[in-house]
Amino acid sequence: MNVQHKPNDLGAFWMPFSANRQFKAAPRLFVGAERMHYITNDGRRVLDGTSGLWCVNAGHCRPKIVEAISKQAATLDFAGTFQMGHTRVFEAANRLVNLAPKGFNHVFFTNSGSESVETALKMSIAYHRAKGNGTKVRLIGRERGYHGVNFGGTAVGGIANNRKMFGALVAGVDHLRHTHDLTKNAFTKGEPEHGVELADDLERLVALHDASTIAAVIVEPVACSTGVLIPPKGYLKRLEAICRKHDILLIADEVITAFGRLGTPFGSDYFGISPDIITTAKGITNGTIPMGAVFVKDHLHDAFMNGPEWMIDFFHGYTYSGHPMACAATIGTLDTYEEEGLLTRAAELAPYWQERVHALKGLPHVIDIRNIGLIGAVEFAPDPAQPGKRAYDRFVKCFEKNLLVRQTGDIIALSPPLIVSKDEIDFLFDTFTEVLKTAA
Ligand code: PXG
Repeated sequence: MNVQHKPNDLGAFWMPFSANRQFKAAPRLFVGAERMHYITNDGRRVLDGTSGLWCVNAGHCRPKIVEAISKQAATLDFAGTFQMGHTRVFEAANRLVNLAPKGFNHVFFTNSGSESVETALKMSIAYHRAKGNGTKVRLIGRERGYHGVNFGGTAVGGIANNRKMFGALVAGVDHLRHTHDLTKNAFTKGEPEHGVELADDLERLVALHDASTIAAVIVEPVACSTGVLIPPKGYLKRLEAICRKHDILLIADEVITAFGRLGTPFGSDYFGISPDIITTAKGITNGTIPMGAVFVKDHLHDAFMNGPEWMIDFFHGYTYSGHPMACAATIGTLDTYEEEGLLTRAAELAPYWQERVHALKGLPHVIDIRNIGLIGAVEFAPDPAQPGKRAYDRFVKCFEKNLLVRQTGDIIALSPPLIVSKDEIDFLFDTFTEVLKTAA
């Protein structure tokens, strides 16, 4: 017989990416949310400095989205999309491709960023095979990249803690060097000056493996999860050019950078690149219902449309690909973004945001500050005996002072919903400054 749990026992839920024992000894719990704030179980209003987990771009509990989801739940709760369809999924797909960078005329639905990444990786290998290039099977990621937690995404990802427990992962994967260089680029505002040549690392991998074996390169335009690593000026364009030269697909993992985070609808717009595949999730539904989407260009999509018409063209998909509720949430979300001009609002806020984040220079233990769009990050000198502890302690102190920030290693990332006001930016940085001044 199972042990009887107390009604509010915290043990049953094994929390993801969490120090479970530490959390459960001193839990931090939310019971509500509204626009820029969370409400805690002890009645405090906490400013959301992280857009949930980089997903609540329009702020919390927005009426258009709530209404769209509620209506959908009462009208068509579920319909599959394997050999069947429903009208909402086509509507959502059309709305999305209208917003996407030029040439992205097709969208494949998933339920998360991790699933979008797996879909894109499988699509890349299958694409080359469909074109008669069946030897192009290798996948190239980048050190310090984060592409979710499924096997493919973990393999192309570049985070030792995420990889080391899980065996050999996926065969045929290699990694570019990361672009983070504090010796040359510390305290840069926006894109760093130094490091464009790091894109040539792809040539090294081509020389090692031969282009005839490489299917795709996947990178995040800004590597947010490992502490906001901003690409050096010209880096992404050079990477794109090398991909083109060798017929290697470029996958931009825009799970965070899509939907306005940088001040343009997509990160690819911001950096002026035109990848072959764009993976998204998070902001696509403002975080309300799990949803992901893989955007592809015609040439990629059309390569799969060559067999007999009665045959399935891509043997891949999820029960909940294009779930009606998620599609309704997407439509309500895009309506909200459009009506409030949110996909470009970060560009208006960016200069003030940059000024406030860089004013943290000189506070104890701060060794770097970086920013782009409505994203900021502060890196602390690690305490050698307890790496990560310094940033974690500051995260907890911020929470006690009604500010939610996101800690990763000895870095704190800041990225509020795109509806944030100047006063709220001031509250965020005033609180953060106070914490940085007083923390041990
Ligand atoms: N790709 C990228 C670029 C991501 O940032 C994923 C894939 C995976 O998405 P899902 O939906 O499967 O989690 C992500 C997710 C953080 C943080 O605090 C970042 C993510 C998730 C949770 C926390 O940096 N990114």
